[in-house]
Amino acid sequence: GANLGNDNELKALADAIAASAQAWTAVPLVPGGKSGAATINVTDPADRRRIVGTWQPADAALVDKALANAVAAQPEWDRLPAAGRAKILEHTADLLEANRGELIALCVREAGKTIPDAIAEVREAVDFCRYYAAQARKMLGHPEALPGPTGESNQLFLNGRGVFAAISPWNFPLAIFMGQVVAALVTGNAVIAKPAEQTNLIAYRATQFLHEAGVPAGVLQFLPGDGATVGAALCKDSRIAGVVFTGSTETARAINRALAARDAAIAVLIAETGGQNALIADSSSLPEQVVKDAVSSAFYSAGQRCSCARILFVQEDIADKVIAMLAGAMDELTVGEPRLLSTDIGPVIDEDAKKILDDHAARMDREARSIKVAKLDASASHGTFFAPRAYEISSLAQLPREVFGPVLHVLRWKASNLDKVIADINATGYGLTLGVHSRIDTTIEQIAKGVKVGNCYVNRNQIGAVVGVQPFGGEGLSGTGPKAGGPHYLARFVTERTLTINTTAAGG
Ligand code: TXE
Repeated sequence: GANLGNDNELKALADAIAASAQAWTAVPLVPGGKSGAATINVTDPADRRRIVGTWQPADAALVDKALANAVAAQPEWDRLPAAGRAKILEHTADLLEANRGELIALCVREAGKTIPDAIAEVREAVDFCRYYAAQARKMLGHPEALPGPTGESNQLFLNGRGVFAAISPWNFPLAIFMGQVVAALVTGNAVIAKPAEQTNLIAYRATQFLHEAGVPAGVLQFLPGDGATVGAALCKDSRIAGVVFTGSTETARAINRALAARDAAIAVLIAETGGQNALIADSSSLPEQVVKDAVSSAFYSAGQRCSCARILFVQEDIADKVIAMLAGAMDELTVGEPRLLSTDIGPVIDEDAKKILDDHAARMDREARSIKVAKLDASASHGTFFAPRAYEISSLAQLPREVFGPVLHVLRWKASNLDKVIADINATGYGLTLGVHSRIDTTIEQIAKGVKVGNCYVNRNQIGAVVGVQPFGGEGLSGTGPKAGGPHYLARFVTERTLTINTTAAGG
């Protein structure tokens, strides 16, 4: 939608969301099966008194039925010409755009996203559909003829692997869900989608749009439930050929163990996990710019992006100035009801997330120097809100492995210590995003080449992973690659088969 996000549309969206009392329902979508489990209420993270809808988890019998359906449906789907599957993705993109008002409302109400974040989320989901459709047409259109000796023809065919489990998180409940599912579908796989417990309603609507666009019911099934039960049951089943996962590093490891323990073919695991992302500013950088980018990267989206800056390394000469400006900028943040267009930062996803952040803040209050606690708006009284915070720390050893929320940790460094800063960042074991603010080319180069990360941003905001522009994903504890929204992503979802024919032996 060309107009998506203009002022009039924003106002109309905000009014519609505030006025709507629509309740959504999500149930498992498994042909020939039904769950016996009780339904669960979904409440709004911004106001726990508001019911957004209900969802019903799958039970064990339904997991088995879904796997059987997927195995039966996959071969025919894989035999379709890739262009046919690509067309379905493009049709899905059109449906998402046509229904963006509802999807934006769902992202605000179920996930607590601000309206601009919700708009960006729908846009990214649309981009994934169009991008993977285009990639599939290029890559899968026809077998590739390979060079070989005369008297022989050699061809390379790409096929779906079989049945994929798509296990997605709540922080990009539409975009990541869609990116995983359509990548697996367009390459000829059947998909069983197991979204995060917190955001089933959004994932359910997305699944319905994919079905409406032409994905057969047995080829894409919706199987909501707990990670520890439904997710784990999928990953230990020998009928799963691959898992595409985004979430915590711990869960990726658990999935890896479950897949490896099966007496079955070796499965692929495509995992996007966490980060412990740094932003390095040297004394040649512009403090205003550093603070602006640090604030938007660390605090916006309530710090619930895996790309968010968590640690600001600021060179000593400008540290006092940057810290004072940071505190000032945090006074300007509006943390509250995400339905209001005046809100910058909404709630965190649930009580558990808030508890982890409260505990972290309590520990930092004891062990670090508090720079600022942002204030909560009056509209933030009934939800799971956590006020953004900044602390000055003296060593990375003070931090837990990952802090998934709006907390920025500031560390001073001296010019003579840049190598140590780089080594310390690498020693976290993560490798997702890095921000660099400097006007010295050799420093930029030293940092960008020294820190092992998937996505490095220089003198700009450290967030943003536009599909096809900044393919996203990390290394080490941050994931397996390949990068989502990049030119190599679909290759992990297919098997390669060669066909060699002795052309001199033909009957004619
Ligand atoms: O993740 P979990 P959470 C990371 C980030 C953050 C975390 C937040 O590090 O801490 O995700 O999400 C399912 N077998 N990123 O804590 O628990 C679960 O039901 C199979 C990084 O909720 O890992 C859900 O669907 N599945 C990131 C999904 O796994 C299981 C982007 C994720 O849940 C399971 C977003 C099991 N044993 C979040 N246990 C990036 N790098 O892109 C849980 N699940």
